[in-house]
Amino acid sequence: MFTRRAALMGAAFVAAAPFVMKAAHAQETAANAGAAPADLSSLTRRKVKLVAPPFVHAHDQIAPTGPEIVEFEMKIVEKEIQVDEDAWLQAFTFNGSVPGPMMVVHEGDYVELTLFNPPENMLQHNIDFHAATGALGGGALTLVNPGEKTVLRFKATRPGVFVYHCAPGGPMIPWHVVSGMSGCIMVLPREGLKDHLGQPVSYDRVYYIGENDFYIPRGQDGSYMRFADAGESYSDTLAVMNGLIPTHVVFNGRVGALTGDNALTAEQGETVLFVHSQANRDSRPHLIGGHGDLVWEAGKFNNLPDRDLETWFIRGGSAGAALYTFLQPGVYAYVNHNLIEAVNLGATAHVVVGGDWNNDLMEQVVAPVEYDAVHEGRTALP
Ligand SMILES: [Cu+2]
Repeated sequence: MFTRRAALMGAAFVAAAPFVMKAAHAQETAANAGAAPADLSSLTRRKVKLVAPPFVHAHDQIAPTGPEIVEFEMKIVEKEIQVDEDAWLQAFTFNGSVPGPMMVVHEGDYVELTLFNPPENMLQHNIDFHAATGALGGGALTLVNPGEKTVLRFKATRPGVFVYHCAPGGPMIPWHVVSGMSGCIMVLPREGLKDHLGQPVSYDRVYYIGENDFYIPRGQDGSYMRFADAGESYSDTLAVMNGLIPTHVVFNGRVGALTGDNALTAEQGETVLFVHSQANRDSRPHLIGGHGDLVWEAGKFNNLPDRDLETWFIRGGSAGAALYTFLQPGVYAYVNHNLIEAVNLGATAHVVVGGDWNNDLMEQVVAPVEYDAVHEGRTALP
C-alpha cells in the first residue's frame, strides 16, 4: 500500500536521505563503541511530568540531595497550529506545544528522556540537546520513526539554560526547527543561582519564553496558504525559508500567546526569571518599563551575570536568562526589540504586575494638557 507516509519517507524527501543515513551510521558507531553501560544503580530516580510553556514544572532551586537520575517523557506531536488569525502551520512539536516544555535539573544530575514518536506521525524525528556531550547532542542516538520510542540518558555537566531541538538530518533540520521543534533545559548549579558577587539569588517565578520564526507561504491571492499535511507544505515553505524573511516572529507559538488573557503575571516585589530561547535566529529581548537586573545573556551560569541591562542578545541556537524584581505595578511589554518583529510580526508578551504605584520611581507631574503656545515653551529650545 502506498500511503501518504510512504510518500513522505520516500520520493518526496530523497534530498534528505543521505543525511538521514549519516545519522543512522553515527548511531551505529556510537552504540557499538563497546563501552560498558554506566553503573548508576546507587543513584535515586525521580520522575518529572513536564508542563506546557510559559510555565515550568515545580523544582527546587537548590538541590536537596546529591545527583540523581531525572526521568522525563516527551511525545512528538505533528499537528496543525494556528499562528495568527489568518495563518496556520503544519507544526512539529515536542509534547504538543511550541516551544517544547522546559526541563529543570541540577548540575551533575542525569537527564533520562523517553521520546515517543507515535504511529500516527508521518516523519522521523530526534532530539539534539545543546546541554549534552557527544553523538550530535544525542541526535545520533534518538532518531525515531513513527511508532518507535527511544530512551536517552545524558549527564548534565554544565550549568545554564540550553536549547534542545529536532535535527533529523539535512534539510529536515531547519524545516523541523522552524516548524516548532525546539525547547529548553535549565541546568541549575546545585547550590542555586549566584549574583555578580557570588551571593545566592533566587526567583519567585520562572517563565519560559520560546521565540519562533515562521515562514508561511502566500497563495496567488496574497492570503496565507493552508495545507492538508506537512508533506504538502514542504516545497512552498522551503521557498519562503530560503528567502530568510520570516512571515511571523512569535513567542510561544502564535501571535498573542502571551498577551491579553494569556499575559504573564507577577506581583510587585517578586523576582521573576525569564528564560528565552531561539533555536534558529537571533533575538534581543527587552522588558519595556523594566530591566534585566542580572542577565546571563549567553545563558551559562558559570559566567558572571551582567547587571542592569536594557536589552540582551539571544544568539540563534541558544537560550538566555534574565532575573528582574518588579518594583512598579502595571502592564509591562516583553518584546523582541526589533520592533518590527515585536509589533508587526508578533514577538510581544505582556507581564501584568499587581501592587501599589511608587511615585518616587515615577510620577506624572502634569497630565497631558493643552498649553498656551504664545507664552509657554519659549525656553525649551537653546
Ligand atoms: Cu523533527
